[in-house]
Amino acid sequence: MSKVDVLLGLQWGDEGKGKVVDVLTPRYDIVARFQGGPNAGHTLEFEGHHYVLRSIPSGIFQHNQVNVIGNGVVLDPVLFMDEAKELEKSGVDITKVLKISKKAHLILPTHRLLDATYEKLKGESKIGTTGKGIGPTYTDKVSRDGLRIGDIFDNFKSKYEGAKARHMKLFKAINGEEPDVASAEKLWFAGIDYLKQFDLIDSEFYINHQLEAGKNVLCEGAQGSMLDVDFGSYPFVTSSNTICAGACSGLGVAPRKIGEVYGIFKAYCTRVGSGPFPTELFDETGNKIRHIGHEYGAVTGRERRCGWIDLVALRYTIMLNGVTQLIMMKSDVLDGFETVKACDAYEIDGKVTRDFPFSIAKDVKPVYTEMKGWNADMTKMTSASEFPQEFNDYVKFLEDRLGVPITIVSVGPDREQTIMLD
Ligand code: 2SA
Ligand code: MG
Repeated sequence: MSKVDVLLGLQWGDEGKGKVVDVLTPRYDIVARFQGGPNAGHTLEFEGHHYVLRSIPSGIFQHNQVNVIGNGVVLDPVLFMDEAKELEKSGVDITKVLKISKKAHLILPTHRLLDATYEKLKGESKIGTTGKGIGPTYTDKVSRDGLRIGDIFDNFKSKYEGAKARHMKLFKAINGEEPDVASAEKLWFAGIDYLKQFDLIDSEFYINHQLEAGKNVLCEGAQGSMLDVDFGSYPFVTSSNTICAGACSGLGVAPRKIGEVYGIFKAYCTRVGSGPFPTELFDETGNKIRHIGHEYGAVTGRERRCGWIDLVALRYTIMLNGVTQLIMMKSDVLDGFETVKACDAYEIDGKVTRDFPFSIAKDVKPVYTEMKGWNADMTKMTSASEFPQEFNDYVKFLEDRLGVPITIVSVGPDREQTIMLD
């Protein structure tokens, strides 16, 4: 029996998971998503093309591989249809290589509107969501009001009307009126019809049977561990478990069937939306990282907040996930810096801590270690033997402070710009 490997982002999302999955997938037979939905935007670049995947696993461009959307995912049929049709255009035989869990929950048109309404209600303290209806859909799941993909074959219209009526009562209470969803609804049902041609399965059985047959499965996380609903910077988090445990509940894989856990992080740190971010830079250095790193959201186009790497947060998420290998992305973005900094501790109320505290909401002062930058163009490098000494020192420092080896370093967006260390 084989085990599943899990690949996750260790920061606030956008670590470059899409690229890594795409590089690692040749080793796997199956790639599965286990949480999140179209709030994810996994960017892949190869052969001069640029793709953004939202709900579909990043293994989709490999041939002969099966991709699975697990029960822990929330799916918007309209965005899914757009995404799938785009892939069809680029030659992917999508209905052959994708299977979808019947237990995945559906994002309704009214969920998206509720997302916007709740954000408005929060005013100044809004989460800064992606506006894709993620929170309201997971809320309905947990409050046992959700619609699942497996429901579309049985009395679906009336189930839909029930959910919609319930949402309309909320709009009425909050806004004093009901929104007009007629045209959104029409598109949505077209999306539902489109879904019917896919292999809609009990993915927990599928995955477990494949493991018994010795197949290799990679679980692809979305967002990042610092956005986990339990352990992230609550309430500024997403509504799913983005940590490794989410792969168990989001696919029906038992904990003892977890194998390697790949933790992806950037050589620096970013965050989109609201919420605390101790190492955020508000100066020229922050702007420079954003500019060189093209740090703008793949889904919403929002400017990402940028800062130095946060080892306190990374140690925390490495622990939560049981990370066995680290993968460092976007190392080349720091190419042109005289010095680079890493936050190894926080100072809170005059006390220094290396452990992640209950709250980082206010008065967290990062304690930095400053190192000499490498001032070299890493984007052309093809092997670790070419790395400048200063870069090796940075890697060594991180490994030492994080306690887990860095096995892959990315030096640019292309598949080719990926260097294995040993
Ligand atoms: P939501 O829409 O309810 O999930 O938003 C809640 C908070 O979670 C943040 N969020 C994200 N932050 C960074 N990246 C996200 N997706 C990536 C992308 C894809 C990825 O956009 O490129 O790396 O998986 C993402 N999704 C949600 C959001 O900003 C709110 O702070
Ligand atoms: Mg992204």
